[in-house]
Amino acid sequence: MAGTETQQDGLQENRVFNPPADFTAHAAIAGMDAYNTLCAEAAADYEGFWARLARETVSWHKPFTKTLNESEAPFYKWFEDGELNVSYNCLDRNLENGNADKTALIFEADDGKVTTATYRQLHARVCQFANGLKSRGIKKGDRVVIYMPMSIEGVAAMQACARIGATHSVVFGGFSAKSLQDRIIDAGAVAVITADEQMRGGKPLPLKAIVDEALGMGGCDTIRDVIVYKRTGGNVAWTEGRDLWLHDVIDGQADQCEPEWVGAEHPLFILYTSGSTGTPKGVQHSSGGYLLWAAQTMKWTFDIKPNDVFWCTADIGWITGHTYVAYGPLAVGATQVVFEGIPTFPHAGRFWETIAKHKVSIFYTAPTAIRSLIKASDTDAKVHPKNFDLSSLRLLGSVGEPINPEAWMWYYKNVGQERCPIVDTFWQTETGGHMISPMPGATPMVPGSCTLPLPGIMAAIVDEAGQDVPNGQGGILVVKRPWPSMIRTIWGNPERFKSGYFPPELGGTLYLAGDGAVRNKDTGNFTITGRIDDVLNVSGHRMGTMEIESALVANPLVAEAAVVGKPDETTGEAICAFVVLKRARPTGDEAKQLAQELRNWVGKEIGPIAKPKEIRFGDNLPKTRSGKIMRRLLRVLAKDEQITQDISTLENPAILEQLKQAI
Ligand code: 6R9
Repeated sequence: MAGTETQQDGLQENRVFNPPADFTAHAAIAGMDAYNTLCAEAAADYEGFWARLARETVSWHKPFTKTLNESEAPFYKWFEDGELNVSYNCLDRNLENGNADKTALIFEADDGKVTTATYRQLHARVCQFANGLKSRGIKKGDRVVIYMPMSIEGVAAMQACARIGATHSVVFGGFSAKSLQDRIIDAGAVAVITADEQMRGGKPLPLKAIVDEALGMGGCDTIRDVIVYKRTGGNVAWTEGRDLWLHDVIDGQADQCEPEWVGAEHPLFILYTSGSTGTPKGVQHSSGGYLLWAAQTMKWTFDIKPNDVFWCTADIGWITGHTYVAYGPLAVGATQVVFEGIPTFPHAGRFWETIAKHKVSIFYTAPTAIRSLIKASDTDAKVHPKNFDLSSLRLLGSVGEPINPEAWMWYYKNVGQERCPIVDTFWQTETGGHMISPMPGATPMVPGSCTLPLPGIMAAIVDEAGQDVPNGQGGILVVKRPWPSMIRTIWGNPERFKSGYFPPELGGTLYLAGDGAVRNKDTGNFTITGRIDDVLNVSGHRMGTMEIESALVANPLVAEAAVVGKPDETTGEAICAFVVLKRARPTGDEAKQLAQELRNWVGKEIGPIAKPKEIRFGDNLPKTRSGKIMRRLLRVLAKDEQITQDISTLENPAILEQLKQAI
């Protein structure tokens, strides 16, 4: 392999891997000509292209006659007079087309126990669940918060909401009571569906107790019911009149439930994600356009075939778990693995063992997991993928953050055995589904590059005035035309949606992804260079620096805090916080102890994923004369590099020496 330096930035990467001929021979998009034909179709008749896909891919209760309504841009409407039900598309349609007895879900529990559900069984369970929700008075348009572990019930909860037209908001089980409370209040949810506990790495972790704590904090007055799935049987406190066991709500309900037909624009879900300002935003998605792209990308990016066993390792608490666990695979009648556990339990070969166990053919995970498993197999040869039978694999995927070329090569050689294409899929909570990715039977792959936009996705790179930049020159990643699965608004905050995603500086019509990117001079391939806003990406999880700063400042000991990212070999980026206390700057053991206290505090305020890896204390922060914190200097300090930038505007240069010192 060439020098690490050139591989790191991905820009000078010139290894190219063509899709294997036998893959292309059977691929949905077979070769670059087929890809180019689809792109040309979209360019020639944009609406016609999407209308064709929407008619072919989605089952409509009432067909749409209008494809795209741009009259209130950027509040775009797709297929607006069409009616459908997402759960009908994912379940009933499979009963009608011969998939009734096909396995829909293979649930692999933390302890390795396996439970499966066929499409017929899942349909019956979702119908009972939906009837149970209805029996509690939950109806179309209500918001339901789902705080569940990875489970068949978690997927069924989402599908049941979709079936009755309730808008779900899944909150990742790793978020704290405070984060949960914020989301319940913002969404105005009428019910929370949760579990007693979740299992992670052999240990039970509370869920119901955190719901109790969140509701106990006040303000969640819209909540009527807390519905609890018994996962472990662990002890839980009970509030009579509010808390209900899931089995009591759904057992005995009819296993048929007429779907609630909704308009294509009906909000299927809200999913909170971090932005550059303090509070997370509720990204609102549609029903019709979202489902279309969830299913279409299963066909194009994952080349899904009837005999595939698909496994996306993402939790349902993230967008990847929405589109590629709860909806996409079911919409195309696939068999998929739903995994409760973690990649390192009971050993770091768990992923490979599970692939062999269930004969997984398409495997989709995050670079951070790959990097940690590379490390693990370097120290413990037993967990190296070569010890497991991975012959069932035919396609690999990556998502969540840039994949560094070394990790790509390792994945390609050791997991895919140089036989499986890798789809490095760039997309976001806001985009609903894949945006830029190789088509596995067509696109020549380049390690570290997400290559080319999917057909119909008008991605481009512009400068700060919104003008196109030539290939080879870095800039701001935008999308020039609306697409069906895009975010519709920020729940309760249309202004923030408009100004944040369609900023006037760029002309007001370009969708701003928030990432920097560059296109290769010769191939036009995109490489994502990272966020251009104050959003960090830690292990593929989006974290707002302001959000973490607000959490730190909420601690009574803290006067001021600034958070920056620092490159991390395993997690991509790590959180580094610079903190000024209200008391004298601590040193030695006191500093160590306070840093730990603050880390736990952030864990409580937001969730363990937001705990800073490093905390440094100063008497002050580096500021300009006008009082602005100079974050670019903090970024250099966090990396333990020498400051070579101009610091003439810095008011208090002496502070830099202090902040150089890690605890
Ligand atoms: C799906 C998801 C979105 C942010 C995005 C970007 C980063 C995701 C990537 C990638 C480079 C990829 N990102 N996939 N960067 N290459 N293949 O992760 O959604 O949690 O909203 O994060 O993640 O920075 O803007 P979300």
